[in-house]
Amino acid sequence: MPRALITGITGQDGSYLAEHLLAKGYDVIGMVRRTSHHSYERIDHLIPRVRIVAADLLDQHSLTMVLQETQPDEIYNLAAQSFVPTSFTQPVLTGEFTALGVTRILEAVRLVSPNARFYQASSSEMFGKVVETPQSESTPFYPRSPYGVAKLYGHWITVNYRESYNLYAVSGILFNHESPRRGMEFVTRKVTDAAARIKLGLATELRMGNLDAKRDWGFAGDYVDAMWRMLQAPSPQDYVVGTGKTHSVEDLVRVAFDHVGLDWKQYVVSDPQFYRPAEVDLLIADPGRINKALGWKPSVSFEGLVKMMVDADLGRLAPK
Ligand code: NAP
Ligand code: F7E
Repeated sequence: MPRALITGITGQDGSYLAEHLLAKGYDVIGMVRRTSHHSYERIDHLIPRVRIVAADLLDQHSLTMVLQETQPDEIYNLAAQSFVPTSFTQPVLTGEFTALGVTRILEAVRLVSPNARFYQASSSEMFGKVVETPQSESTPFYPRSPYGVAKLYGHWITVNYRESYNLYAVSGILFNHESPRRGMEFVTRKVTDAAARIKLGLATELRMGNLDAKRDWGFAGDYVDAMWRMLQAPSPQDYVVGTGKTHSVEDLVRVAFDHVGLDWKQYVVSDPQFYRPAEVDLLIADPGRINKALGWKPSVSFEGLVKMMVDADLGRLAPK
């Protein structure tokens, strides 16, 4: 039975990846950081099928000990401070988690598990102010936030450890992926939750930032399969993962409100607090490499994704 360690198992992707690997017969170990309360809402249904171990991206020794004790065949480094606006207000902490945290875990891999396969969660935010459209593995990077800069460090240190120490270490450059388990502050979930609340009479307005930004949005369940495929390839390579289609935030709002039979213009209010100091205007993936080399393609359309999320929020919020 292959054994996988997932950092960030309590996050959106960690929960889907754990399900995916359990279904494939893996022994799944999830790394969590110590908090004063349990935040297992996304993985409660997987306990006790996954083993939970405690460590922190800020603490080198804890990472080394986790690898020593668990001896995984595959390591998926999904843990990070992943919210772009927080990276502007907490840039140093974001760098510690999202950038240096990758070096800490790679150092542990190099010393303890040099034969394990390592996946790094890189991001389309590294393309930022894009210099080419669509964006592929050869597109130059131009990050636009402390988060994007930190992810770029994590990306290059992964390349560097692969080249310096011959580790099987790869980066998936994933475009935005969403689900009913997406954190509430990200734009898709904020919008689908608000559409459901307004429909049910639980809210009266939705305060938003830039409606013109465009993203390549896919379903998180499809993207964790791409992660797994990358670690099964005969040789380590980095891949862009996205749908190849782009939509504006306004499109997102329209599809969500249409789905509950409401006119979005009557409820959406512009609020300066949700605009960013620097914006990423347009992202659209060229997923040609992963499609050809690993046979990966997305299974959920943009409209299907938004409707899935609105329906899940309606189901959660409706009086029982
Ligand atoms: P998420 O829901 O924000 O989950 C982040 C995870 O990291 C949580 O489990 C969190 O634990 C953990 N974490 C944060 N700081 C930590 C620390 N110091 N030590 C240990 N664990 C820590 O993120 P996601 O959407 O699942 O994304 C997974 C990864 O992919 C992230 O690295 C993200 O930056 C990257 N990514 C995401 C997307 C996307 O569209 N979702 C696209 C490209 C790349 P707590 O539960 O304790 O907070
Ligand atoms: O914003 C605009 C906002 O916060 C998307 C993370 O998973 O994907 C995610 O980063 C867009 C931006 O995601 C609001 O200005 C308008 O243009 O959902 P988001 P993100 O910043 O693209 C990448 C790939 C990651 O790696 C990250 O970890 O929506 N927007 N109004 C808004 N965004 C938010 N959050 N809230 C608003 O009210």
